[in-house]
Amino acid sequence: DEIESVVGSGQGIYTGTVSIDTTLSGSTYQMIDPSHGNGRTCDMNNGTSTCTTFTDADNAWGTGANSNRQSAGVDAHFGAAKTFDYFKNVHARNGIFGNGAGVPSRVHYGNNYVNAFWDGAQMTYGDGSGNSRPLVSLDVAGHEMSHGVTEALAGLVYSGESGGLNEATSDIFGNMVEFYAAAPSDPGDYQVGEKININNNGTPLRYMYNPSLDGSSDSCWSTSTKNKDVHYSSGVANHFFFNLAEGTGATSYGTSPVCGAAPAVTGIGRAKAEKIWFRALDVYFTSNTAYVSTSNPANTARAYSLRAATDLHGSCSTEYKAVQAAWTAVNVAG
Ligand code: ASN
Ligand code: ZN
Repeated sequence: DEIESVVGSGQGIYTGTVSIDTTLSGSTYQMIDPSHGNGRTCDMNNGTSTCTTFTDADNAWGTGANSNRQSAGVDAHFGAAKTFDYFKNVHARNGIFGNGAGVPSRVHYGNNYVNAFWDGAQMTYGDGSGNSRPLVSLDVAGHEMSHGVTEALAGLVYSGESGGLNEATSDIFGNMVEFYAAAPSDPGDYQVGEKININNNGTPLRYMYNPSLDGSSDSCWSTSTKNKDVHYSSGVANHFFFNLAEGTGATSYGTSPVCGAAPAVTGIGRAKAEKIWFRALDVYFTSNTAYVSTSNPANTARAYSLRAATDLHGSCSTEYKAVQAAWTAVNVAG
């Protein structure tokens, strides 16, 4: 059969109506994306082993909205494509592995599974349970796929402070993907998982502008940060990134407090902040980069993000000074 690349229309749970890239094989459309490394989206059918690529007769996916099991596929497929575009167009990273290859997105994993994960080769998404919703929102898809990029570029060990930096990198780029995609029904916001009702009370999973609002994450570094779960120690770098991009105090996304008596920070904007973080990750971070390292004081996110800022803007620049101030404001001193 002849195989053609085509554009379908999709109705996601969170995306609203969007265009998605699909494949026509014979007379059947497949949720395989030739424009993004042939990343495919498949249905686990609430199991944990086999995944069946979504197919469709008319290339209009997920109509019937939430009642249609294709809908979660549309969100995941759209999220994978936007994340691919984000890394390629903003950071010149051609796919997770840098070779242009797409990866599978597996939806409807397990029963009442309230998580999503990257396993080294693919993304997997549960449907949630109770009143929580399928974990296929843009920021979650961007988060999981970014774990792949982090693994490929820096290999940040997933425990202690390097684990917090690993997690924060996924929250940072997941949110930058949300801004980049500019889906009308899911604009960027510096909250993680605000669409999926994971807490059953309408609150997001995490808040970058003041991470401690979730009751567990650190907004400010302390000597106990290294002992926290990586999804909580991430708060320090999430908060740093917010300060760098948007500044401290009242902003249009939320109010970011400074830690201790640190001076207020004026943000340099997302476009510069995301490039500084990516360059730090790409060129400088190692597997055990930390917030504070006694064994190797040079191996810190502060030092490396300052090197990235120097490379991009020079060491006398406003941007360099903003990186310093944004770390100081989360209690990571120079
Ligand atoms: N959803 C979680 C994450 O990506 C799964 C995990 O704990 N690794 O961080
Ligand atoms: Zn994660």
